[in-house]
Amino acid sequence: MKKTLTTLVLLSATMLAVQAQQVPQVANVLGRRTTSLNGSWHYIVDVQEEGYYDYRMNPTQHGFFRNAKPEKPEDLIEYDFDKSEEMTIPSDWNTRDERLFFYEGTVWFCKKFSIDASQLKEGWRKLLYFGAVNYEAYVYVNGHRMGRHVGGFTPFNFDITDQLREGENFVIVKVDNKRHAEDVPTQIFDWWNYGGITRDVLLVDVPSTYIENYSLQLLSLDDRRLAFTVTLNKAEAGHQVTLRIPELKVERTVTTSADGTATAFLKAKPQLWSPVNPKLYAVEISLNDETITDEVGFRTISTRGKQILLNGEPIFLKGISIHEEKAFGGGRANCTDDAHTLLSWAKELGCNFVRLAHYPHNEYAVREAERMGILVWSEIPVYWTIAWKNFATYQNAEAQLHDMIARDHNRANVIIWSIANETPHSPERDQFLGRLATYARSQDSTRLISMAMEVTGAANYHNKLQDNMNRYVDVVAFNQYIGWYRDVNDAPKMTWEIPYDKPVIISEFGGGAKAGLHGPKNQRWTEEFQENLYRENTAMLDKIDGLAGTTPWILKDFRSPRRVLTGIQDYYNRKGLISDQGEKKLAFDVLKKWYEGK
Ligand code: GCB
Repeated sequence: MKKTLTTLVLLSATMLAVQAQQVPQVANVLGRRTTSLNGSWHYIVDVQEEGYYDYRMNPTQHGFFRNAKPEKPEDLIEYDFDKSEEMTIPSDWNTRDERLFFYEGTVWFCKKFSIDASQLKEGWRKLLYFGAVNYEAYVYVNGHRMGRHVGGFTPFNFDITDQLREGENFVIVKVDNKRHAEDVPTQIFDWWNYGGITRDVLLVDVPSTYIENYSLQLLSLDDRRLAFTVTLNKAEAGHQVTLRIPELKVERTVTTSADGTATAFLKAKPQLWSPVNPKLYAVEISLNDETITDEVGFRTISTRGKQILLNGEPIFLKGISIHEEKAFGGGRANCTDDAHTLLSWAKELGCNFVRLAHYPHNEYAVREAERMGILVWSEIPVYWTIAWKNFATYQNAEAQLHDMIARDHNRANVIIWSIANETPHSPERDQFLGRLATYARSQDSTRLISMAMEVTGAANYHNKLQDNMNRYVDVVAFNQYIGWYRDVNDAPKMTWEIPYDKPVIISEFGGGAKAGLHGPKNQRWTEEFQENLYRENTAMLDKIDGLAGTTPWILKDFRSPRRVLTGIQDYYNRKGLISDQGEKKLAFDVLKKWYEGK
């Protein structure tokens, strides 16, 4: 989107006026008082952004956000949300409207909702919360701009109280999923660029002073103390916050200091959360009239040499990679049922771990994995050739990292924050990622940091991992496609050298197969080819010193515009162990058997 100087000035002036409405992410919306704005929304497809720019490409005051209606018979208004089509939100427009299957651009969404006087009661505020919108969102309430958000996979919210009126109100969102080189992710990536309001929209009721975020976790195995920290939305001293964990007979009131935070250490002997005992405790956190509920598990995660230790014991991470797509067919997933089906397949494979690729997945998925005893690697879409030299790109990546951690830092199953995938080596990239890793650690020093690297120095069947980012990560992870993109039939000859005293995860390996296509094992796309590739790869991986886990690519075939081979791919990446119709391919059993022996 090219903007003239005037446009920029205009835009930033408007931005200044509205930035005050965007407030830091409010954590754990699922445990608060909310009203859902999910359901039917009207939408208008706006290919040339007619609803935002005038015919000189200047932002117009008469944009669609006004939701204007003709007042006199001669009035000219060339849009009408009330008469436009409807779409169920959350969803992706590519799946909901077949005309929009390949569409990348702007769609406007409008939803009416009503507010009664009792809801506007003195002192309470209403936050308008979006679980995620891909990619850029301009949000308006009753015609007033609340703010802009970029990044397709993280939550954001606005305090809209002052714009609300008793009776009917409306929210309008301009969503744009066009790709740009300086965005995160960048212009090319191997998954579908699903556009839309892809996660829940909620009104969250909060008092004027409210709990913005909190953290509750086990300090160490030895003294079994819990560390509790709470952060209010205001830097004010003297507010009393009470934590209750009835099953552990914990009840403690803390008082905030001038920065609006309070911390306490509590003696407790919780059962430890683990894949075999995913024990969660009901928790209540109260400030005046507001009580937030949550379920929290307690565990420790650390490394010792080349081992990953869960609760002090070595664990082999039997994993699988997953995209956030519905179990059957394509389309964005966003509910516990979607997650449950995918995670049940992972369990059937024998997994205790999933890599939620390549962006933060929805909160339901992370919580369902926690209930099912599945550990999680969570990542941001710093993928392939990011604009390393552009500081705004760095800030965007950091904001996404911040918001992922802020949302999920109380989940016991999340053990790894990953900051990047398959990025080309350069000093600028090292600087960008080094800074990002340092930032991740400053936000959460209790989890492991990793990233999916690549082996760059391979010669004569000898593969040596060399990456300057080694010094920033706790776990060395890399993707390798022996048997698919390189060295078909040569897996048995491969040797591996990882010259770092850190645990090693193979964050991807695999190959494509079309479910139901059978033939000899050297014929591409047959299930037998993939089956053989998994046999040879697993045997090869067994020889890697310090192997602490794997997340093969991938659980289920997923949509990708890069995969155009007619009759085989048909816009699906076919590396799934399960087809997009839920059929298990032969390789599924190979991995399952290998995991049985681990
Ligand atoms: C990779 C990428 C992943 C792709 C996969 C593939 O290395 O990390 O996003 O989908 O390869 O299938 O080529």
